[in-house]
Amino acid sequence: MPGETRSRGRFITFEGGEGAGKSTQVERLRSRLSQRGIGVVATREPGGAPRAERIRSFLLAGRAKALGPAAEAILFSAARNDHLDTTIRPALARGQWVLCDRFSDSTRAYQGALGDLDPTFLTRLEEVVVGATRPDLTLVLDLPPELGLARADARRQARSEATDRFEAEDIGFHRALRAAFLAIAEEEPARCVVIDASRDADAVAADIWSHVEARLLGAPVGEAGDGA
Ligand code: T5A
Repeated sequence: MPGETRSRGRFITFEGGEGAGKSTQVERLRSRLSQRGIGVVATREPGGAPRAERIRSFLLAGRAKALGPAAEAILFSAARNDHLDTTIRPALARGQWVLCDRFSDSTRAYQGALGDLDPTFLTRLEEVVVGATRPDLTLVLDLPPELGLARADARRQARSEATDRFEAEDIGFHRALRAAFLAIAEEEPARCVVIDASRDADAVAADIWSHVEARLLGAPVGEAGDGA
């Protein structure tokens, strides 16, 4: 409609270690926001767009592992660049809310925990790819890695699936990951909330909803957050 000004939607990311319950909670929040009449796009990384999904298959099969963590970080970022252009920015511009299962904090935590990467390298990569499209809210689902890996294991066995590239890393890696996500949350309290994900899914969903209500539904949609 000529002259119409649309408000940007909200951008919420879900982060945490393996089996933390991110996909489960993305779906819970998608359903609850939809019931409020809010248009929602639920998506994931790596992936969330056709070209990015091809990069996902390559990465999670471990085919980039031999190239080292810097190359893996670049490939995750290439997938993110496509995902942002194809899915996230258009949805936000339409006024929809975007719920994303993992985003740039996963690159900081996973690729940061894997190797001796210069933190400046990861920061610059993120600046170039993400630009101004930063999440309005990041929910860090925190739990002991042993519990998350056990959940992921049980599901994989039920589906007869193979262990993927990062699940196969040792427990020391998964502990370092947890510490990395908690450090990000501590550094950026205005954006991040740590959620105790060791509780049952209903309790986790209720906690997430209380933060979404307080931080994003308190003000009329369109009056908070920067441009996409
Ligand atoms: N990666 C990703 C990087 O290294 N760098 C990057 O930049 C990015 C973006 C992605 C992999 O890529 C890495 C990280 C990952 O290793 P993925 O398959 O998308 O691979 O893996 P995850 O994101 O880890 O997804 P998971 O499916 O393993 O975990 P979720 O989504 O956290 O958990 P969810 O909801 O699927 O639940 C797992 C199981 O637990 C149950 C569920 O029913 C399910 O069976 N469950 C609960 N059980 C008890 N209590 C609860 N509260 C539960 N919540 C869920």
